[in-house]
Amino acid sequence: MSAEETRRKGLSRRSLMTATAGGAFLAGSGMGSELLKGTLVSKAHASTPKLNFEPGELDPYYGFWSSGQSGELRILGFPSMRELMRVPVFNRCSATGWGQTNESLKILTEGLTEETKAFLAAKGMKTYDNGDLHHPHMSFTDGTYDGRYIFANDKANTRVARIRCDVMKCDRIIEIPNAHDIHGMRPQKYPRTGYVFANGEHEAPLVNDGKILDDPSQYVNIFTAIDGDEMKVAWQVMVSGNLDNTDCDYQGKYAFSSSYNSEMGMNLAEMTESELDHVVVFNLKAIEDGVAAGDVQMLNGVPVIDGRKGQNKKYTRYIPIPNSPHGVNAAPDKKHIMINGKLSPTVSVIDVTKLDALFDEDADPRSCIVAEPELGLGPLHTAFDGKGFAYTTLFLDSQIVKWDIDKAIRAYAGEDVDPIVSKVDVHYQPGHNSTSMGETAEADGAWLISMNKFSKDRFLNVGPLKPENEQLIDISADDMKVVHDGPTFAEPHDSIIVRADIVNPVNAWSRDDAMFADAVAQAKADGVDLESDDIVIEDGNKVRVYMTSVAPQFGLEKFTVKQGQEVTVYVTNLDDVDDVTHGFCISNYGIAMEVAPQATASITFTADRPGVHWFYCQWFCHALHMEMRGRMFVEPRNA
Ligand code: RUQ
Ligand code: CUA
Repeated sequence: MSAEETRRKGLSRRSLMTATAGGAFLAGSGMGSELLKGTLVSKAHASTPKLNFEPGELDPYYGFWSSGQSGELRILGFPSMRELMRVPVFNRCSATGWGQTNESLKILTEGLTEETKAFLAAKGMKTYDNGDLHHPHMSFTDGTYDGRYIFANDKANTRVARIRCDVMKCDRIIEIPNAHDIHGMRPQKYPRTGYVFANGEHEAPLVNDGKILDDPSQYVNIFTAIDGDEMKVAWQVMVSGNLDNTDCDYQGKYAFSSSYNSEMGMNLAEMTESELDHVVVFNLKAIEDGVAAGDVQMLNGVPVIDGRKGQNKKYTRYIPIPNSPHGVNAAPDKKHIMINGKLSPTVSVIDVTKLDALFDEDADPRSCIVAEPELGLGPLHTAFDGKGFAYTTLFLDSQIVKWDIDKAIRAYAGEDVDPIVSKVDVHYQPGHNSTSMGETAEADGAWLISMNKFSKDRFLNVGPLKPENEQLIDISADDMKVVHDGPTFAEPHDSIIVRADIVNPVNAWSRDDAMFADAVAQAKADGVDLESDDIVIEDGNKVRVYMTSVAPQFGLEKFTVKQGQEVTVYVTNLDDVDDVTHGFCISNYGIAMEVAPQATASITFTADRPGVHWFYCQWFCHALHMEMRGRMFVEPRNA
């Protein structure tokens, strides 16, 4: 048996070799010593990544996980798959007060359009209560993650959020005007982020005021470039067909969006009618020039370029792709973009060096396709190892297929080679997959995570609603090996796996952080020093309560307000010891928030229940945490 065959058969493999005992066993046998000396060993095993982590041992990667319809971002230690943190974004959070505190409400409301604010106000709401966070992606500098921000989309309510990686809190949320239901979203890779590209998935009349229903010719879709530094829409492009997923090149020249509904169908039969849909290529420089030259219409304060089929061909090109394509993934070779065929068993490979000819010479749009390997049923997303291999999820086959990009290109050119390296079963129906650093130029080929939509029988039954199943796959050898099953609640849709040295969060807030700048300004106006004063300030019908907290005590043991007054409580956590977070909860008032070390947090409510109400610290901080409490006394209105 040749070395190659041995590898393919999986004869040696991790199963025998990962454990020290296994290695010792093999070393004692003839075959083992042969294997250990040979190149086979180094290729198959020397790089086998470490899976088991002792208590207290840190992971080599951060995993940033979406949560789909739960609306939050989750942080995992990877590959141990230990969930470390949940960062509320589009959801409400009982623990942190996200959606209650003034600081979070500002973020949740200030980026909404005036129309949405009015719509919500009529329902007595300040912001949406739900979100559908599909795609978390880190900001880039020069083709790799830079540890500044995570951006994430909200498909449910057409928003894009930014999470600061220094404090791991969301700091901006904007609603995208003109577009409907942001799905695909990716940050610009080069020279930096820069832009965040966002696809409006669902078509709608451009002016959606209730006059048009059954005239799809007046429906459009909107592609948006957001300025990721300012969190403002830079420009939009009106396109033909819907927009599903997006990615961009490593040159900073082009962005790509798949469309499963080039038909502009309004029902399933119409949407799937054509065998060919397309990917739209956006020429960033031409669009910027067009915006600068005023070749736009201004809609809700945003410059919108017409990039529909048959319009000015400077801005967009439509490349025919079979069939209702889904995922768009740029390879770390900085040259190839994979368009995953979904209803077609193929992945279409675009060579970005052939795109200039599409725009400059009006070349055949399909001339940029350099491979279209047939991989299996239901290809949805592709990930990379940085060694020339691609890993595609096959939703219908419940498999991951590993394939050789170069061989796929040669096969497309007519050579008799099979690009498929191996397949592995996953359980069940994978959607996204991610490799360690795989969406950057620093893809390291250590790990693959397969994010499976169904777990069925893999775990103890918890009733009709089942968890999803995320499977960790060792990709350090030719044959992929599933090494861990990870159940997760709705619905980690997508993830990124980031080397730990890139992410450097702080342990305490800086006292001049922008997050609580409003509280600092109000205190200053009231002549209050947040770091030493514990004081109640009455201002007409408004009361501002300023309180410090040092474990295990609040600065005020009691304060008095009058029924009907609007009360704002500011709590400043003076502890600067790692991990001494306090909370502030007023029982039977629906009030609770987190106050992390050196932070100020504030919350505003109407004191409409008279009597004694205990406030207490709801974040365990000290042996006398239970005693960390005080009284709010609400005097009845007519007393
Ligand atoms: S899409 S399962 Cu919402 Cu990311 Cu492909
Ligand atoms: Cu402070 Cu618990």
